[in-house]
Amino acid sequence: MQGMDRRDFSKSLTMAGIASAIGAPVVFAGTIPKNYVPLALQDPDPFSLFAKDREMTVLNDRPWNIEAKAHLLNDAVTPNRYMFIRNNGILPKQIDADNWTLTIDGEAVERKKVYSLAELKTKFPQHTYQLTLECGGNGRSEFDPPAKGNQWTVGAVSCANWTGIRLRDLLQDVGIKPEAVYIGYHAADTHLSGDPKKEPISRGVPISKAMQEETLLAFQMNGKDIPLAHGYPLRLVCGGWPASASGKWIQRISIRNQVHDGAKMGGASYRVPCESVAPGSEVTDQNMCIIESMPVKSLITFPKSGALLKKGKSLVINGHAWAGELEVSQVHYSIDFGSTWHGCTLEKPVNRLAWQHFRAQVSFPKKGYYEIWAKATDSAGKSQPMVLPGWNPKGYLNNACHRIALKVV
Ligand SMILES: Nc1nc2c(c(=O)[nH]1)N[C@H]1C(S)=C(S)[C@@H](COP(=O)(O)O)O[C@H]1N2
Ligand SMILES: [Mo]
Repeated sequence: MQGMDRRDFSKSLTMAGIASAIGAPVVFAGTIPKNYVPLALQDPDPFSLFAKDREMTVLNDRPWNIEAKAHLLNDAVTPNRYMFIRNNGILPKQIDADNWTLTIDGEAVERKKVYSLAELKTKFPQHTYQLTLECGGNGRSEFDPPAKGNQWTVGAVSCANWTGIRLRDLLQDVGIKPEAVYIGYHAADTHLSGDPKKEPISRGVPISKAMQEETLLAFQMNGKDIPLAHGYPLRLVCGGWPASASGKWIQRISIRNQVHDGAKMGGASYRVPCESVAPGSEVTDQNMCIIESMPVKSLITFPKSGALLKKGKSLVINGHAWAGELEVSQVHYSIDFGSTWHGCTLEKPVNRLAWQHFRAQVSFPKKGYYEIWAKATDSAGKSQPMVLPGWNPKGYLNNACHRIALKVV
């Protein structure tokens, strides 16, 4: 990841330095314009920097925010190249995994402790779960009045295999006092302002979520070290909750005797009006509630929107559905703008908090333009709304039905 430092680094280079950095003599070195950075030393593009597919959409480069498109998420288990990146600050520059430590502290810890990464990996049993992580702001681009922030469309969701230890085992090792109510994470990324006293984000979850068997402190993603952008060498994974609860680059976890009050826990951050309000309303602080389990949602990942189909052929559509802490019980599709709905085949999740796969064979009566809409229903009987759900100041929790366009020719 030296790539990220190349811009600063090349400024201070002499000609001899440039040649040694490139690994070859620069034949026409004498005619390089002043302050020109040779291409070989320029910042790599984000796709090569983070090993992302070139069809991914870059929403912001400071901090880096990159999302997938629906059809890129067709895999049952999301590979790194299609996994969205959501950063609130600047990625940690140098990671020394050999000397990485995790501190557990806070008002409600029995015995404050510092663990090395090696200790975490050897002292506690390891578990692997497939866990759905969706940014609370996924779908924000549809809100009206618009909400500030990254204009996520549908691609800020992933479901990878995460391997690590249960946070529960660690909390039991240090001991939790009866007054414990929340955990809060602290990480190694830095604030955009450069102020070392400010954290870009420091969120957490109630003790009950921290104690769930699927809540992991992970060191592997899809069977390999976690990629740097996704939290190497240690990240929290709290599946089914807004992914902001899943802290990356974790250095410290505090066991709190109150709701954690770190950066982006208060105000309008990852909070929505407790009761629905008219679009554009002012909402007082006491009437804002922290987002917990994410709402039911689905995504058609095949075919790609805009597909052409030969008349007389039927089409098998497929995708994923997820419902926060709950299971998805049904998925339906419509080809007539929601006036009639038909059932899809729906698989069980491979484990709790993993997304589920659906498919359906669809036939079209004649040539022309169609839309396919998908609608999932959770185990409590709640379905996705067909259009934008309740407005909130920051544009969270848009779980409206996903729609793709298609022509039969
Ligand atoms: N340390 C740290 N953890 C973080 C963030 C961050 O900016 N810094 N962003 C959070 C948010 S808002 C989301 S949606 C997820 C995104 O995870 P990903 O980039 O691995 O997809 O990470 C969460 N964990
Ligand atoms: Mo997020």
